Amino acid sequence: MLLYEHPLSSYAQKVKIALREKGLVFDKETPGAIGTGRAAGPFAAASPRNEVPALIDGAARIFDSTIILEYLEDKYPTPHLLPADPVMRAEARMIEEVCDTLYEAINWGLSEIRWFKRAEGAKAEEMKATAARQTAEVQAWLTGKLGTNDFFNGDSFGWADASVAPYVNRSFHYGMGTPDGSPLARWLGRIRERPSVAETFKEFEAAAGNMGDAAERVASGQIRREYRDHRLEWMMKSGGVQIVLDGLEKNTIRFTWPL
Ligand SMILES: N[C@@H](CCC(=O)N[C@@H](CS)C(=O)NCC(=O)O)C(=O)O
Repeated sequence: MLLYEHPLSSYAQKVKIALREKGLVFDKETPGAIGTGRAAGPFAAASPRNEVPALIDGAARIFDSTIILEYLEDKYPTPHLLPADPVMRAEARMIEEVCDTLYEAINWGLSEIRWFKRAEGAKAEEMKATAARQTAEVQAWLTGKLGTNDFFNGDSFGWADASVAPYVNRSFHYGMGTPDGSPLARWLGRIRERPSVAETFKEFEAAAGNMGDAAERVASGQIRREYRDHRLEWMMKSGGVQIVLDGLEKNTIRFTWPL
């Protein structure tokens, strides 16, 4: 199996945790053209929006982290990552949906500011404060979902935990975690003990430490950031309308296929 991925991508992290939980051996590759929207070859053929993750398994070519998780669960059912109970299965999928769309967009917005320097000074502070308030709201929602359980999946680690892990971990990395001893902080401590999660987070930390030249890569035209779906909405609703307009004028942002 080959996984096209990027260690900073929360979607790719979710898939790597699932693959590792299932004990599946896989090669991983970060496509050279990631971030340009101009990929070619097998990666582009596997992923029409040139997004990671994409999984190659024999003749199968699968894009989208949720679809990859569904595929892994169908093809390699042991150990199961989805709970058995239909209501709990729906819960796991709803938690994943909120994380992949709403939570991800906030984290992405923060990376546009912190790493890609889309806003600086007072504007950056204002947008970070908005992101902090939104993050706290999503974390409160997740805390309610966790309730008194050890795991989002119920009694044991599973699909919902793999889906929450990259997002909450990234908030803590950005200094927007919940307090020590809070249910979410204790859950994060619990899942970090799992080899699947520990290895995936280690890869994230290593890549995050290499983002020093991110703003230059955008300014020089080496990469053009993909402003899509919930991410674009986050920018528009969180004080970044001018960032979008400037990005279009300078050609440092792009939309997705089909154009
Ligand atoms: N819905 C997709 C979203 C994947 C996605 O947005 N991936 C980003 C990285 S986090 C990407 O590859 N973007 C392409 C680019 O920036 O060029 C999934 O769940 O896999």
